[in-house]
Amino acid sequence: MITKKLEKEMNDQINREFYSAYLYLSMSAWFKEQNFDGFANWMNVQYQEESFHAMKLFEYVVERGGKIVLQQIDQPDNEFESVTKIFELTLEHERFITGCINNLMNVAIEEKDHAAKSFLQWYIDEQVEEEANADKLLQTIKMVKANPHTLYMMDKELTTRSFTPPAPV
Ligand code: OFO
Repeated sequence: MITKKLEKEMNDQINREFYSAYLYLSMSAWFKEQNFDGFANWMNVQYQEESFHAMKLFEYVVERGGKIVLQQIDQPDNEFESVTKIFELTLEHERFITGCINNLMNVAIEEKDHAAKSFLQWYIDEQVEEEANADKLLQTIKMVKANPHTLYMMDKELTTRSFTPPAPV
């Protein structure tokens, strides 16, 4: 059985994961408008990953006998300055999410909930990858942005990314 405190924190995190999904879908739409189909695809995969993160938490709360309380999802921005700005925002957002996940883990430790600690470790590891992916793309974009042809090639490359749900552990 999950404690009330952890149940509340997990419900809040479900909302943040759905907001992340919404934010990346909005970025995907903006890229589509700019005819950057590869970046749009990359963001669409982010959207699917974040929805998966939300649902993984959802299933866990249910499995532990907790109550799901879905909350209103904030409206994300729908206008962006540039490709570089989008990836700066993405990295900033992922760093914020890492802080939230660390906080969730702190609550699981305080509540001495070993099952929750084990479950949340997946998110801790995932955030290392999420930040690294966003940072790598941001650094590459900063490097090539003066060269539209290279940015175009990068966009082409990103059309191949696809979402594969992680195998259950
Ligand atoms: Fe992009 O991160 Fe979810 O958890």
